[in-house]
Amino acid sequence: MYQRVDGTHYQHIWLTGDLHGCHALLMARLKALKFNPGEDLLISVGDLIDRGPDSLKCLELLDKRWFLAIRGNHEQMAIDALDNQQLALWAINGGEWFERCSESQKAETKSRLSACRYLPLVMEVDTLKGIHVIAHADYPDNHYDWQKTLDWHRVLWDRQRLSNHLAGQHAEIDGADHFWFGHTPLKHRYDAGNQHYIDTGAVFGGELTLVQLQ
Ligand SMILES: [Mn+2]
Repeated sequence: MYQRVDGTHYQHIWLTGDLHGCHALLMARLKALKFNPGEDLLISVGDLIDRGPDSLKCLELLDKRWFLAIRGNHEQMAIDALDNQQLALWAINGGEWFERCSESQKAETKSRLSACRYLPLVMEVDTLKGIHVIAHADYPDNHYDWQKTLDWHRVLWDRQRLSNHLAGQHAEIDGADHFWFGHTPLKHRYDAGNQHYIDTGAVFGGELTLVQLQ
């Protein structure tokens, strides 16, 4: 469930908000940022797929040595839908693109989504300037520990902590320097202490937020 990244292996490390199939937009942003695939790393906060123009191309990023991702609730929904042969719930939540795929694209999608079972739910990135923890929706605990058992459903789905923040009720998480989340589309990125929410709704016409961790 956890993956640890040693930042010293990379020159620059970037984190991207929810992609939801916005592959061309990501590529344009990386070009503008002078991202160097030979030396830099890009990490996704999850939700590579659904709703947007090119989910399969976003899944194909997982083959790149310069790209890492944690699992989002959309990857989990797709995995569950294919496991249970029940595509309807996934389809109404942005997964309808799968039905429009050709047979060969469906086969490729299935095998790539199957590989998403091995994506971590929590990623720790150790840099010289601090420890970053990335999870899709929440780290549902007030203290971070490597390999701590969590309510994994809440890691993928829970919006309570963000709702509390927006209502002025701020709860700290200690045990790492920064915590990064996606999942809830916001007009602008939201920061509360060491907690950062970076889904700015690229697939709905908002910005694609990229953050430099190193
Ligand atoms: Mn999500």
